[in-house]
Amino acid sequence: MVDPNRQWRLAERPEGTPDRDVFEFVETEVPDPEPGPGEVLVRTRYLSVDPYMRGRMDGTSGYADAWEVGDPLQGGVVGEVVESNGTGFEAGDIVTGNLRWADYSTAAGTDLRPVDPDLAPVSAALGVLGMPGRTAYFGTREVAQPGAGDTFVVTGAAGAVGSVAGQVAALSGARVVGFAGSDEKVRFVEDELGFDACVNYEATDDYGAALDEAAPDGVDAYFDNVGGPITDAVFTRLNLDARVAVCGQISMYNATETPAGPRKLRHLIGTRATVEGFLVSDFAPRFEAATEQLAEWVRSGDVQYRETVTEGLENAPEAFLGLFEGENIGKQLVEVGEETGQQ
Ligand code: NAP
Ligand code: FER
Repeated sequence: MVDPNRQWRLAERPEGTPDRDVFEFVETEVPDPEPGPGEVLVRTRYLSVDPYMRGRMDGTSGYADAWEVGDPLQGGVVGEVVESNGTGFEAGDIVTGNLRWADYSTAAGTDLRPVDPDLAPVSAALGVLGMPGRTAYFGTREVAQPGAGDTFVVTGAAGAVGSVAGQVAALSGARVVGFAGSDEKVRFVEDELGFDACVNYEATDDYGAALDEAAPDGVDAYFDNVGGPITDAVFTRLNLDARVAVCGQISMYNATETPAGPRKLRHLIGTRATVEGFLVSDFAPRFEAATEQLAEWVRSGDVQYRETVTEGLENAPEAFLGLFEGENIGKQLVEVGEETGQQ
């Protein structure tokens, strides 16, 4: 008997905010293709939807290669090895890698990393113990560099990266202030993550006044996930030698032209502030050490995390589109297949 393999492809390039028409759901048969020598057949348990994928839909990010129309969509996956053709993996092993938005993927064993199911629930390999957690870890410690007593501000504070960045900054002794888009998120950030303050930016137009209240001593380190007018307000409140880590600019990923907002670079002169973009992949040689540290903090309770899990591969487009509506708290995942317990 052959199993069906449902998978998502890029149907068209989006213009502005993407909708459901960008996605095409097709069905092939497993295995697709048969794993050759050195390859593994993986059954998807969870897949990750991420803001950077918007840039892959039309090549606008400047760092992630564009998908072609008709290409299978791909991203971070945690899955279970079904069949291994001469690799170090065995059936039942849990692995992670960049695989298809599909029930099953075929991949080279060398493109997969093992996931230790005893470390944390396996889905964490796509969030706090995966790419977003490492982005938060390196962007905070290596780029924003909050020190004891500094004020650290992070946007997208309730999201996958921002929620971890704020906690990593707090572990360095900084006072931590977040920006997030709802009262529910503010409660999560303040009460569960332990940030010193969080602004619901949807409840005010005056981000500067909100900052003056939440960060009365100004801003020493800024971890920017969002850009736009919140970032403008932060720039006017930077302190001497402040560091700005430009991680993401999600407020502009669907823009068709760059808005000519207020120009705030003059605030970098007197403050001698540093603004630095970074990619998590810049730190690839140190990924293992970062993951181990994050796992230790998760075990000790110093880092709390949450996941928003959408059920079913058929709902992956909605999960992705929801990122731009702020529908997720913590890491947004799609649960594709259940644990079989065949290990
Ligand atoms: P996320 O924060 O879990 O999800 C996206 C969040 O962005 C939403 O929940 C929403 O929260 C917020 N948002 C959406 N549209 C917005 C807008 N117009 N204005 C303000 N906020 C908006 O996503 P993530 O995976 O952690 O990624 C966060 C950022 O990090 C993204 O910009 C991403 O591109 C970037 N990133 C960079 C790297 C790197 O290597 N540089 C790696 C990973 C991620 P609210 O409800 O609060 O609006
Ligand atoms: C990577 C570098 C950057 C990567 C993801 C990103 C999946 C994400 C960037 C963004 O979200 O803006 O190697 O691997």
